[in-house]
Amino acid sequence: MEPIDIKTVKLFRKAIEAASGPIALVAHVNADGDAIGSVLGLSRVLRNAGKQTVVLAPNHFPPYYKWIAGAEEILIFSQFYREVRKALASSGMMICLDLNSPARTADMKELLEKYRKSSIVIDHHPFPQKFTNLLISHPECSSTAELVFHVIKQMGYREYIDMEAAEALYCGIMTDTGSFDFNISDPQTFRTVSELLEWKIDPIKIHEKVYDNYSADRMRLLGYCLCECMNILPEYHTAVMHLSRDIQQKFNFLPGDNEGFVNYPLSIKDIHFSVLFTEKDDHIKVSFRSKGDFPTNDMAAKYFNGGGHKNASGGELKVPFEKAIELFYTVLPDYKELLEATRRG
Ligand SMILES: [Mn+2]
Repeated sequence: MEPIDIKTVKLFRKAIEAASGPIALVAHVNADGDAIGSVLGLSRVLRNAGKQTVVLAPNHFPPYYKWIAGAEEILIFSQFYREVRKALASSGMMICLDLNSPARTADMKELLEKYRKSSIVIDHHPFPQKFTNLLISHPECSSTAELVFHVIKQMGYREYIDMEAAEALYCGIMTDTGSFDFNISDPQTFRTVSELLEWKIDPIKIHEKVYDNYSADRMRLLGYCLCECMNILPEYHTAVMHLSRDIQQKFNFLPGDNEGFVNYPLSIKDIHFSVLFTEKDDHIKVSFRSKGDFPTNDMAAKYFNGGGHKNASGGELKVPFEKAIELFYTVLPDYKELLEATRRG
């Protein structure tokens, strides 16, 4: 990992200490383990340092992150928008984690854009937008949680980390690396993990809580999806999966049930690029994953109103389900050469 700018870290610490009012920590829409682990881990550390905090998320997050300390206190904008509005208005500082543009908070976007007190983004997605006073952006870092850990240490707040904070940060690193399957070429990541274990956290238990906690319906849906809804395009080294509302209903779909589906086709030999289309109430969600050097975020940004990392990105369209899939098949040939030249990581 590149060194973190010391000046920025010093200014961040100063801002925290000068904040008049609770410090608001904000996660992105459809928060994942890294977003939840980062906001709750840092919030816990700040509380241990004697600060007041409030944790905000645009919408509900999957139930298998509810065991993380502080999860029950997260204020959900889609449900409690007045409270979230008030919390931001009375806060003394805003910390945005695992997101780098207001749009990543969906309907909270305006609140972030209008925020006038001191603010910071700590994040690892490429192409950060400037909307806060301070920015700590490290796209080369495995996860925001890992970055947060280094920032905490550089601030001189290491002593405020406890087991619960270490668990939250570990969860962020574990989920954003697919359980240490990708984004793990930097030895620093393993040093971070080994250091987190010093707080006596139980990695086996954490893994179980996140990954061995699905419903039977979700497992059957996955089986159905792989069997009936996966199209393999060998000439493009690509797999396309689609999950329509009809199929979701058949398996009593709950939010988060399709989490991780898009990763499965990448374990097929010679498949470098995997795509999942999920039909939502009012839009189509598109998820991209790749192995090696194929940049999924290029297609996500160009055609699907999205973006993200090279190997993991996504977007959404407000068109009929079939149209979204059709668009993908139309633009895929433009990437044929790139897909053929792709070396797996
Ligand atoms: Mn992340």
